[in-house]
Amino acid sequence: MLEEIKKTIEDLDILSKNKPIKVISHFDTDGITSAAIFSKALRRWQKNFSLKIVKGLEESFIESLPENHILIFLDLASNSLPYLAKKNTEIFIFDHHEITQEIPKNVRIINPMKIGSEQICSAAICYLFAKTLSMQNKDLATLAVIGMVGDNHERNLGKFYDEIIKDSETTVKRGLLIYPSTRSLDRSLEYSSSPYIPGITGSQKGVFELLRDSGIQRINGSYKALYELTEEEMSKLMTAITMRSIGKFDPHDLIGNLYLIKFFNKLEDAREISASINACSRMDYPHFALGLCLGDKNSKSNAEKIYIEYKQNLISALKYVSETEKISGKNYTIINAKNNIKDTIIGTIASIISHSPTYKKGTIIIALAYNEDKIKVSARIAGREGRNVRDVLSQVVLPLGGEVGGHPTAAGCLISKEKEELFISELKKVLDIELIKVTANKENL
Ligand SMILES: [Mn+2]
Repeated sequence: MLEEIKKTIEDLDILSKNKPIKVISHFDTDGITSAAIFSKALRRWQKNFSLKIVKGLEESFIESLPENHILIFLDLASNSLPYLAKKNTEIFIFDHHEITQEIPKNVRIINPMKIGSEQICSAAICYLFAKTLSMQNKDLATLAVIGMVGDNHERNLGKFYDEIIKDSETTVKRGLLIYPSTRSLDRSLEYSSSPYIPGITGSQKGVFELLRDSGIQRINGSYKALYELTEEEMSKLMTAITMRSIGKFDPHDLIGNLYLIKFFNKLEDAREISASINACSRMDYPHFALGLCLGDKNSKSNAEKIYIEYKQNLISALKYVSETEKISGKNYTIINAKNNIKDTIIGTIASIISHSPTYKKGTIIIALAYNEDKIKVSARIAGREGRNVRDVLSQVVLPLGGEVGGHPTAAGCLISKEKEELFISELKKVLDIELIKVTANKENL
């Protein structure tokens, strides 16, 4: 991959003498950190460029892009190749998503999937590009660590990630995956929504009991941060959580590496920074997320406010879900939140509860929230295994008029508000029938 990056730098240098560059990046944490690394590297290289952050790539958007620019896509476009082939300009893609189409002549792709190299996120690819360009760019390694955590790549570290962690002087520590690990432990536990721990998340009483059972004391009125715990304290805390998880969830999911980074000259948890970038984008402020990554103080204070608002939204939504009446069948739960949960976070809420031990493996979670005259529907499967929820939704939605997007384990759609009752009753029918089918199949075996 490094050879390909070197060649790309040479070509880009020549091409950009006559043409400005337009960079287009994805709005999630990996995309935003990619954009930050790339734009800083281009600025130091003294290249003329502009940048745009997008939620996704639609054909009409690609059509609208100028052909008198070199186009560079970060963290997307690996599966938009037929549209890119129509553009009369040079295109570069730095991405890690699967390539399923033929690569057109005007497109160069730097993608570890293409060469079967170590799977790394886009921010890491952009960092390798930046570092190859100049060793001065080594200071951007921290952003690549944030991108890595944002894309949940932190469990399988290969040699590229090892190099990035070393360059960024990140401290890696084994422990409980609650973040931020750099703030007072009681607060981190109480506000932990990912992972969501029943009886602890949102419950001050539960938190104090857990800490008491773990033998962790207040010092001068406040608790230590998670990263400050001694090995013994960390292991006692993990045991106390394991005791509470018996028969409910796998505590191994809660144990892993903590990544402590230097950010704005302070020790921070990479997961926390990643989550705040994600929150800004989801609340429609990707420019503050980018500014935060570029070291802008004003963006940082705005991002902090947005992140707090986002977390408050999540916590009150989770509280609402736990208290509200749900429509439950043998293998499914339907939560109709109406106006009580924002449509922009209903998918996140469905994901969080699908990972919570409240629902047994294979339970289908379907959550609805109003979005003006429409309803946003999000479907998830608890425990990441079970039936194809995209198919379930499609069976109900296609006859009613609508399109379902997503994957077999996480899907969503928009329906019109007038069809609320009809949608729910049809959905129940499909879910109940599916259950009979599954049972019948098992008996046949
Ligand atoms: Mn990515």
